Amino acid sequence: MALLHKFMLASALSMAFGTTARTDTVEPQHPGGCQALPSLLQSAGSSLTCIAASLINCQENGNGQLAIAQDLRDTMSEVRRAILDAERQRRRPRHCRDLQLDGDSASGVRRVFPFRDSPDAAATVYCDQETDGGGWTVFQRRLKLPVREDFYRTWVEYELGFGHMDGGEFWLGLDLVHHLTSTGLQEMRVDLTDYEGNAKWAKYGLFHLGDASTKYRLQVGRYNGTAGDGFGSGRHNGHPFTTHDNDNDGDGGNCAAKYRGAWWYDKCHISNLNGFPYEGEHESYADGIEWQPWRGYHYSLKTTAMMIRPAF
Ligand SMILES: [Ca+2]
Repeated sequence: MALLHKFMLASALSMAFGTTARTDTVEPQHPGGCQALPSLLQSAGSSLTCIAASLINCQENGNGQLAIAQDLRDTMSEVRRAILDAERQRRRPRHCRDLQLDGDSASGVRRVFPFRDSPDAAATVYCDQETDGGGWTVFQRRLKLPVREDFYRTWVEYELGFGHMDGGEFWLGLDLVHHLTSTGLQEMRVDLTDYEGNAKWAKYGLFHLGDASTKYRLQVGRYNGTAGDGFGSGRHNGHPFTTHDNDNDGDGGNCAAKYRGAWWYDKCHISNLNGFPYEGEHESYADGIEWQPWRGYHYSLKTTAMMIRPAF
């Protein structure tokens, strides 16, 4: 609205005095000059105070046109600055959904600018522009590769992220996910496959991670999907993150150490997607890549992906 107003004001002044932003001395093309100014300013949406100030300038400066030309120059500079700012912001996608809306429809590794307080700071993410309409920023992926990524990692590693985004297994990092989920209300999708060729998914209409001071506390809810609710029954919602070297769970021991993972454990879990990569059935209890509502506590899944995008 402010930008539109500036355009209208510049246009009104230009009509009144036949000036441009670069004119230092001007010849009036409309004999009305100052007399025509109030109605033109009013039609441009200017306030009465603004109109009065313009008239005073007009009268105090003799024919008033030098002052009006200066005003016009300032206005045009402001408009130009606003346009440049808007263009610069437009070129700075906050996440994969922004990239998609800007016409980048291919999946892959991209640069985004998700930090509210540091708009020039970039982060590298993997975008999924194919699944379920695309626009997803992927923050976790497990794959059955010949060499598996180690997910039994420390707090600092989970905070900063690890692995290989371009075709490998990875964890994006709690700090970055916190910032991404702070750009607006996010939804989260989990995609899972087993070793028998089955695929299931779970989607949550609400997903947010708190900052480091909350130990990246999880807010998750509004489940929908085919895999069952692996965050449900209050088992993970509202809980901080725990690694084997930073115990924030509700258990007497350390759930990350017990179940060879890192998660928003309660005491302890109904999902453990950062667990040890057994291949399918395993005898040990709940320490694999588990999604209990689908395959229980003795089955480690083949692939997983966790990703977020704006809910609206
Ligand atoms: Ca504990």
